[in-house]
Parts: sequence; C-alpha cells; structure tokens
Amino acid sequence: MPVDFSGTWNLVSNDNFEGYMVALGIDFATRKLAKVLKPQKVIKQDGDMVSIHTTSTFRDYMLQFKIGEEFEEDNKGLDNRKCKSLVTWDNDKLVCVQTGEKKNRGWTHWLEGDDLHLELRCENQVCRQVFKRA
Ligand code: ECB
Repeated sequence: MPVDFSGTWNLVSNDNFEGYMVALGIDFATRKLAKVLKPQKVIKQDGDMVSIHTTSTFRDYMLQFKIGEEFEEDNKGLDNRKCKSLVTWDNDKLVCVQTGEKKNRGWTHWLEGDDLHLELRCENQVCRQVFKRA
C-alpha cells in the first residue's frame, strides 16, 4: 500500500466535468443538475481492499474492489453501462481501467500536498477533480 487515501474528502474544483458527461452520453437535464454538485468522497483502504463512496444531494455511488482483481462494475445512477474494471498501483497513483463499450474509460487518484486528485477519462475527454479533507 504505497499511499493511504482513506478519509472524507470534499470537492473543491471540477474541470471539464461537462465534457466527461457528454462523452458518457448523459442527457442535458441530468448534466445541468450534476454539474452544480459538490460531491463528497469517503474512502476506506484496508490493505488491498478499497471502498469509495461518492455522495451528493442528487445521487450516490458506491464502489468496492480489491486492488489487482478485475470486477464487474455497473455504474448504476451514473451512465448505467456495465464494464470490467481493474484497479492497480502505478507508483503512488491508483489507476482504474474500465473496459467496455466506451473507449479509453478509466480514472486515476493521487495525492498532491494535502489534496486528493481524481482524473476521470472517457474517450477523448478528461475531467480533473480536486478534493480537500473535510
Ligand atoms: C455520485 C455523485 C455524482 C452524481 C452525478 C449524477 C449524474 C451524472 C451521471 C454520470 C456522470 C459520471 C460520473 C459522475 C462523477 C462522479 C461519480 C463517481 C466517479 C467515479 O468513478 O469515481 C471513482 C473514483 O473515485 C469511484 O467510483
């Protein structure tokens, strides 16, 4: 476990979330609601077991996985597409590859100073989110 992301984190910036949602085919009305959200993440890391709970006033999303073990992800309440997801370490970055209908889909988490960074990728779009400890 190179880094421990455990904690409660609040979104402070969200660059190109719109482009990421368009790439995922999220409809206009949902994007309007989603882009004003300030989601919170609760991350629990216990060895190779990780849970990431993203909560907001509109929708919540819960992900639990074992690092290095591929699993089926349903993306329920997001774009609802199923994919095969695999999370691995790339040095001190936690990298998820989401294989499915959408090309180049995945995300990366890392720490920079006191901040938690998240890059969300889909096709040719990259959304960059920054979180601070609650
Ligand atoms: C759950 C809070 C955001 C709800 C947005 C609602 C509708 C928009 C539909 C799809 C947009 C796609 C993603 C939403 C952005 C963040 C949710 C979790 C993103 C993610 O994959 O986080 C990973 C890494 O922390 C863990 O699931």
